[in-house]
Amino acid sequence: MPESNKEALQRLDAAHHLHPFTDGRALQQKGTRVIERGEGVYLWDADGNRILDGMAGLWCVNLGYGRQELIDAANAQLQRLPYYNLFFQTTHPPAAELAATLAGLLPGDLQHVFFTGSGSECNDTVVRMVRHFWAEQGSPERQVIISRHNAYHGSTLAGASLGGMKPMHAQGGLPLPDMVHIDQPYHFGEGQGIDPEKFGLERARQLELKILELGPERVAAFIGEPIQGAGGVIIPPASYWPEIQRICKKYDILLVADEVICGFGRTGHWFASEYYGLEPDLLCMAKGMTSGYIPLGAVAVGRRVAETLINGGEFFHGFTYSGHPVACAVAQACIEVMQKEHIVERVRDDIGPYLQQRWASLGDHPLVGETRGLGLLAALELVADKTTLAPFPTDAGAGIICREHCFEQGLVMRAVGDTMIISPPLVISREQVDELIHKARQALDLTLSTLEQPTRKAP
Ligand code: PXG
Repeated sequence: MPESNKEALQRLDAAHHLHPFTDGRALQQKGTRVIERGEGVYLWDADGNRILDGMAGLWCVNLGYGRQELIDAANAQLQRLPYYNLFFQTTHPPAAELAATLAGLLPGDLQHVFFTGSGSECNDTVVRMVRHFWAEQGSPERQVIISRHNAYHGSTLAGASLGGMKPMHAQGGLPLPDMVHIDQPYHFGEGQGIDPEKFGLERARQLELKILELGPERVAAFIGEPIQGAGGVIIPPASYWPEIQRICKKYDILLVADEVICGFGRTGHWFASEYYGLEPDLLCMAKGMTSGYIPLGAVAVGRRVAETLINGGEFFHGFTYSGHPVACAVAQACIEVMQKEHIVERVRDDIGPYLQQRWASLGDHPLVGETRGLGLLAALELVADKTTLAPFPTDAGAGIICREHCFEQGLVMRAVGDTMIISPPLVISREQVDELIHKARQALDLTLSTLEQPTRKAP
């Protein structure tokens, strides 16, 4: 039989392509999944299977695939000015206009933005910016940035160090110096039996203990995702963020909200900081900013930091593609579509509550220990015992089994350990939510029977 197009691609891929976050040998044995095209909330693979993308790519394709407005904006900008930089006292229309548009959407006094090409670059920028800020303020010893275990802040050296992913730290001697971690506000996983609000306060107060241990005069900033995404859609108890904010104010520590996932409507607000009443000094955004069509990120900066940066001499930092004109044009078009179609309000008032109500209905499944969510983010916890909420042994691979069954059903759902998570495009319809829930339930049933087979092999 002649080699199919899919097989040819798999062969080339196996011969030459190193994949991100992938066990290369396992991939080569299994053969890469080839995704060929997308339309709305659906993807098609090389075998012609239609798959509902419950993750919006990697939490980013908020407007779904194939939006003509975004394609046209990229096209027009490619023809007009495909590239110019923002260094050396230069700007171009897409960057200047997008900066102003963002200032109009951002909460609090976040009125300036520094463009990057990704979320990781945002967090590297944050580290350089806050240290530069404190040096300019006459406190160069304020170097330490406090983050959380199981946070995700990207894959560059600073991003991975700020993140709290142990396997990432284990490769290459991370974290970098002066990046330290406190515990996360993960009630289901780490606070069973404790009142959630009490638990939220306890976890927030670890920040104060850490500041006192280090010495407040050494601490530059605290960084956190308002809701942890890659860590498993961890939604903190209501008591958590106000206490973090109080502690940051008390010790004059900059608060950085990493909204790379939460921003641009994911929680039913333009930014989750609004939902939590947070007043961050810096705010990172990327992903949904362009609906993932083209790489772009930005760090928004409040008045105090902006004034210091503007008056602090040259800030020796920037990327060739910071504020790329084509990416800025796509972001502008993306925001305009969101405004015209009232997408954020729809997530807050209509499709978000609908998804959450339907998602909660999965809570009666024998495998499910908890369901939770906000806006169009949701998670469920797979447990070995629904009454005691006892987890599966790690080698049971329940999450991976469930993820594979989802794929067989034509649904992308991610597994973080035994936590199943979704983050579908914000344009998903009620019928498509019903389809997602139906497929998720089928996958849960299949997972249960796989786990009950006495002779089954771990995946
Ligand atoms: N901050 C947060 C909160 C993120 O979720 C980044 C920073 C880094 O962004 P870039 O654009 O450099 O990737 C992220 C990225 C997953 C997954 O498996 C999550 C991300 C990236 C890749 C995989 O959940 N988040």
